[in-house]
Amino acid sequence: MSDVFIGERAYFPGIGKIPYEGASSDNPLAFKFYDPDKVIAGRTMREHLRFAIAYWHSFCANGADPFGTPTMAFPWSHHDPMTAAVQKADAAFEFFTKIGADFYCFHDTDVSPEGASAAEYEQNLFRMAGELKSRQDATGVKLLWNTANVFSHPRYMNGAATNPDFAVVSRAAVQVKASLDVNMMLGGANYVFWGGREGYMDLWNTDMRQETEHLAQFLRMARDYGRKIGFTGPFLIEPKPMEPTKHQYDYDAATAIGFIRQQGLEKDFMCNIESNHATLAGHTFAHDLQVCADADMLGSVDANQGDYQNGWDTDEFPTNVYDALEAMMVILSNGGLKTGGLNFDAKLRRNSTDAEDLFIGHIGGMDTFALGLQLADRIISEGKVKAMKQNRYESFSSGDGAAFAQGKLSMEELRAIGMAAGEPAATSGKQEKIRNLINQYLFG
Ligand code: XLS
Ligand code: NI
Ligand code: NI
Repeated sequence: MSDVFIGERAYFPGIGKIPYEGASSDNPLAFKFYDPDKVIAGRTMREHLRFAIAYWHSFCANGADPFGTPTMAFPWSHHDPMTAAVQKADAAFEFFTKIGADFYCFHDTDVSPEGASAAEYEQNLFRMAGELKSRQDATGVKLLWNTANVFSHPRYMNGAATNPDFAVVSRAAVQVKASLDVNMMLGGANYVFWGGREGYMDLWNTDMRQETEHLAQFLRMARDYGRKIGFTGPFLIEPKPMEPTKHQYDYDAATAIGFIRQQGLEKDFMCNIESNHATLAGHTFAHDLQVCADADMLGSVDANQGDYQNGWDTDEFPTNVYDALEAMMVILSNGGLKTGGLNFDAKLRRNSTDAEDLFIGHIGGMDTFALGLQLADRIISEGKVKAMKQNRYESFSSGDGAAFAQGKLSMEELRAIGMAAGEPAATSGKQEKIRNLINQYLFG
């Protein structure tokens, strides 16, 4: 990656490339734990972590919330929408290179104005894709994934692919086809579907079966088109249980995987797991990652964190090292991120209004996952935790237990073994012991 790329002017003046200074540094604009070129288990930290910046939060979210107007004035805004989009791209690539992220992610409408018609939409998007391509080439920053925003515009208020009106379904195809074309132009590593309005508010007016069949049909068509134009990466479904709809069809990882398999899409589709979505579904982040890993469908990760007192998607920058450690344990044990990455689907708080805050938020997130990576690597390579886990399943490694696991016993035989063995001895799960050991790794 070349050094800092700056267009006509700097949008983050006074901030240079963020250096690694180590844990004793008190410079808020330096990494304390993320040392990009440090090698861990045969790979550099940057290769393991594959950090990506989310265009929508970092360069579009202006602090507005349901109770207040924007708090952030972007220096790249402009009264002409295309000029604003080009300036925003300059600001984005300036940020990517200064923070040292190798990847970025975007929705079509983050990077390009929608225009007054579908034709104008396409024209704007393809022009902006050219602008992004030249900035990718100049900096070496790559596209982790892109997606189509088929949830914000009022036309999608009843859904996109699951809309009861075919006119809206076909209008969504305008955006999804163009977004697949753009993915090819930019060499995207993955393509994402997040079903923001693919769900329902009220079963009284909803035919759930028909809507989910339409969703599968739409995904098959997108898959076929993507493959036809030469896209070879995975298509990713990003589960979320609710918000904005009351009940979203891709509720959690297990639901999305069940749907993918039921519809015969398992050769092409995997999941993009977002921490805050997993916790909204009543799971831990690590749980949803593990569900995907076990199904061989762990595609990519939206790295953020929620607020345990709030029942919505607060999309905060990750600072919880324990959660990051649990996540990195699953990711490393699954062979790493492959085509995926850690995308900071996280936004500044409404009252974080200094230009440096965007850097500080990302520095914290990157340091948090760097800590998680280093700790997970130590825990895995020392093998103690794995041995404790495996020990619990010891009875299946030989004799009747092994015969059961291999499907060699009938129900009658299993019963006979149970009858003969008497009351099983109590075996402690050693949950406290294992958790205490984790604390020793964290703070010892
Ligand atoms: C919203 C989602 C969204 C997806 C991309 O909750 O996280 O940002 O990641 O559409
Ligand atoms: Ni997300
Ligand atoms: Ni989210």
